Order: sequence, then C-alpha cells, then structure tokens
Amino acid sequence: MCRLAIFSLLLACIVNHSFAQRAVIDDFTISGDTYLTDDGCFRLTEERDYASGSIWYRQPVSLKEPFSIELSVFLGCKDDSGADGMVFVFTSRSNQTGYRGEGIGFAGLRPSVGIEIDTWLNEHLMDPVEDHVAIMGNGRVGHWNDLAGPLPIANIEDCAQHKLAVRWSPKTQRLSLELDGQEVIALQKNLVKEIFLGNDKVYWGVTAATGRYNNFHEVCFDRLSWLPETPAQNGVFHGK
Ligand SMILES: [Ca+2]
Ligand SMILES: [Ca+2]
Repeated sequence: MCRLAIFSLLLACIVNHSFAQRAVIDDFTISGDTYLTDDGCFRLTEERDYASGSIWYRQPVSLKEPFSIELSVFLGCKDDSGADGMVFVFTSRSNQTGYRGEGIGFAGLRPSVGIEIDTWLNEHLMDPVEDHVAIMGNGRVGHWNDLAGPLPIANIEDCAQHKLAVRWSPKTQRLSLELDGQEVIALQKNLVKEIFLGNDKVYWGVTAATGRYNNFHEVCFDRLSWLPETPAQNGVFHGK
C-alpha cells in the first residue's frame, strides 16, 4: 500500500513535471540580528531601533525553471510608528544584508532583484503614504528606479501573519508577488540578461530592517515548488 502510494506520487511528479519541498532549518543561512524562534520561524528584527537581519536559502535556484516560493511573514503590531519592512531578494551573492533603516536590508545588494514590503514613509525615496510593494533592481530603493510599482497595500503591520507567494515563469519572463492569495505586483523582464548578466543561478532570501522606528519582522518558510508552466496545472502539490 505504502509502495503504491510512493509510486503514485513519483508518477504524478513525472507527469506534471512538478515538485515541491518543505525546507528544514539547515537549508538556510542567517545573518545580522536573525535568530530561530521556538515555532520554527526566523525573527529578523526585534522591536529595536537600527536592527537588521536576513535569511538565505543555501542552494541557488535557476531562473531557467518555473518555480514558486511560499512564505508566511509577520511585520509587527505598530502601524503608525512601525518600520521599516521586509524585502524578498534574488541575488548572485548570498548571505549578505544590505543597509538598514530605509534600505530594509536590501539597499546596496547587487546584482539583485528585490520585492519590497515597505511600512515606513520616506518622502525623499518617493514612498507612498500607505504600506506598499515595489520591485526594485540592484539594491536601489528610490522609487524612481523601480522595475515595477510602487503600489499601495492594506496596512500589513496588523499583528498577524500574512501569506506570500513569489512566482517566476521563464517562458513569459514574469515575476509576481501574491499577498494573502491575491496578486499585488508583477514584472515582465528578462532578469537573467538584464539584471544577472547572463547568470541564471541566483540565491533567494528575505531581509528586514528597522531605523529610528521599529517593529518585529519575522518570516516562516512554507514551500519551494518547481511548477509546470501552464496555470491549469499549478497547484498539484500545493496542499500541505
Ligand atoms: Ca502600516
Ligand atoms: Ca520606506
């Protein structure tokens, strides 16, 4: 019975060219102020000024393959006075944290693509008043450099976990971010050629930072899936 189940699973994987995995803690490196919490998540910053942290998946992913990365994030409980946010990052060099404060641990990392969730208004960076998302290139956090966005989102410093899904399709060259099941921002770009100088192998990670104001920032890894290109087939292995 068990053998049959395993065989069926393997067959399903082969037929659908899809594979998903749950990571273990050892699959990640951590830097800065990050530590592992009792519930198996990573606390990137405490409610403390001028903190920063990041986690990085040890193995690179290939941008020649379609995949999705699913995470749960927590951006603190302070709406009015909470800062600064989190960034999901692809980069050629892993295990680094960029500038803290308004840099959200992403500023200065290059070559890179970052999808930010920004919770603090920095007027000189042309931040929207609302919490917002943007897709940024090469560690540049001023919105005049954005690859996509900025786009406002509902307050995310609500003391609750939120589901994130980052999806990449090499066929359509489309990178997207879903927040709680809704797509909130997307970009169509040849990332391998235009950002990573022809290198398709990139590391992914999540950074967070605080500055003169702070909040808790926490991330839990849910799954990494290599998916078929056709949307109709997606979701085969999305059940936990
Ligand atoms: Ca907010
Ligand atoms: Ca900001």
